[in-house]
Amino acid sequence: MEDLELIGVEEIKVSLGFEDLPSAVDRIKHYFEQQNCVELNIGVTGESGSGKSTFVNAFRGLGDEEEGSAETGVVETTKVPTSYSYPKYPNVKLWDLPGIGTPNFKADEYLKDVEFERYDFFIIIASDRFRECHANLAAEIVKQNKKFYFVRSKIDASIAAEQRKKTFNKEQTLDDIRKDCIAGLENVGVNSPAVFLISCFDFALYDFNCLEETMEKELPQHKRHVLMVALPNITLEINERKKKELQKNIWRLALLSAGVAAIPIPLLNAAVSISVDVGILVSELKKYYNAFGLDPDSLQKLSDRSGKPVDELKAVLKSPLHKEINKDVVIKLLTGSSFFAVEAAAETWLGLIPGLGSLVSGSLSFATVYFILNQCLNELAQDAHNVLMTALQTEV
Ligand SMILES: Nc1nc2c(ncn2[C@@H]2O[C@H](COP(=O)(O)OP(=O)(O)OP(=O)(O)O)[C@@H](O)[C@H]2O)c(=O)[nH]1
Ligand SMILES: [Mg+2]
Repeated sequence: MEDLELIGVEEIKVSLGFEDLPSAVDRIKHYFEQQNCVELNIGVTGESGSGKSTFVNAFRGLGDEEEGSAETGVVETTKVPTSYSYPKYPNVKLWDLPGIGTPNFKADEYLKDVEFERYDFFIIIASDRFRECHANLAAEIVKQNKKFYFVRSKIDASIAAEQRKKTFNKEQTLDDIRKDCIAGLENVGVNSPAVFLISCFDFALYDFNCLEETMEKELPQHKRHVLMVALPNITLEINERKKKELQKNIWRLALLSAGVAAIPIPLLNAAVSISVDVGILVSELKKYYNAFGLDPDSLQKLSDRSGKPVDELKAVLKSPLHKEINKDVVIKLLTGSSFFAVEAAAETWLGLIPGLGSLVSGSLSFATVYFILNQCLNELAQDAHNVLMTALQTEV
């Protein structure tokens, strides 16, 4: 319990410092309502055949031939903007846009045609040399006050081609490609352009993590949260960042649960009860479970991609939450939490934020929910980490 990080202390101090508890709880309710309806639209553009559709599929954790995936291929396939949302998060959409660079390509007309206002940002994909159409499009996007990330795709193929040379040096090749793209963008006046080298066939290689991290940092808080929750749990770095993002909401949920009168639950070996909104915990734990891709459907997809049998992936799952997440399970978790540990935590919280004493169901209830959510988040994140390690065939 001593090593429990108290994330959110400053935010609670601020929220209870300038308003009373009911208003703070109302504000949190409003915050979650807003978070649930945030939309994120990502426009994926680039020359025909550069790998736009392949990128869209991989970013949704799908193979190219799975149901609901974007069509990919060696002949031109995408002619109108087509949106692909995340099945569990319909508000987060990737837009597979038509190819650029046709002989009479005009960046301004293209952006109008694809209704550029709709997108939060663009990803420009180039699979070969930096070309004029990339420069024109990048400059036009900046002119329209939109953001873009420049992706040089098919790096696996570029490396394989260069490897045939006697003088091959992987780092040098990557550096040359990067410099070529940066110089091209700087030439049309883009300041410090962000360029990412990736292979859509394996996101764990090259700059994919860096691309995802940059997008996340540059998005406003609400949008960042939905991206982090929706994104398939494809790399160990994403797993860690998902955990950090989900952790940020725990104090809000604990305050929300303790700020309303709810079901009294007796604590183990103690003559006290806490009062908790069990429904809040159930839905949050389900959110963790899905965000980490621990549901049978996501595990099956990971198994398909990695070639590891799904039973081997399931064998490393330790959290009891894998069987089911419902009210009974949550009540069992709550009643089973050690009173002494939770009481100590409640005192720590009260020492830091005396205002918590005025909670309807007391600081003990707050501390219990905070403790349980953190514990479950850590357990599920660890399970997801082990699943990924198994898929990558590394020792857990
Ligand atoms: N080696 C390699 N091939 C890739 C990669 N990404 C895509 N491809 C291949 O490139 C070809 C074209 O990919 P698509 O995703 O269909 O390209 P697109 O940009 O959507 O093409 P259009 O819809 O016609 O504009 C396919 O055969 C893909 O398998 C990659 O990262 N590495
Ligand atoms: Mg396509």
